Amino acid sequence: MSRRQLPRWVLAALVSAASLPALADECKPVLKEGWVNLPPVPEPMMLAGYGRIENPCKQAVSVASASSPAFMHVGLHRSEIVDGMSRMRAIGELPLAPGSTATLAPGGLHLMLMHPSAPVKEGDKVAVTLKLKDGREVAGVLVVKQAAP
Ligand SMILES: [Cu+2]
Repeated sequence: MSRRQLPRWVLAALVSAASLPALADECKPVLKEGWVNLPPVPEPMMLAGYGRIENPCKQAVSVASASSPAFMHVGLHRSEIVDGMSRMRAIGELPLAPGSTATLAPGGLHLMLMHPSAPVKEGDKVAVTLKLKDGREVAGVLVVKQAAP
């Protein structure tokens, strides 16, 4: 009898424990067609990021926060019309049902990019990281575009 052979149940436990993180990591939301609206003002301190966050997975996920090495702070915001005035507020999280897409667009959901570490120019590619509530991260890119006049 070999002592190096592990009982079958130990092996099964090891295999399933090892594959759990891999399975959880298998499917992630994706950020598509990300862009940053560059307003026609010199060196803006706040810019809005847009795009589509798709959740192709069978599990619901929630975006808890976002960050970018190019900005001091990135917030999840939603613009709304309140009493005829456009206001925006920070949202705590952005839930994504299985198979759903959140559209970030002018007048609605956006990533609020605050205090750029360097001036932002048209054509720049801004790296962003979406942090999910389950601890995983989604990397994305926002292309800087000049606002339409
Ligand atoms: Cu905002």
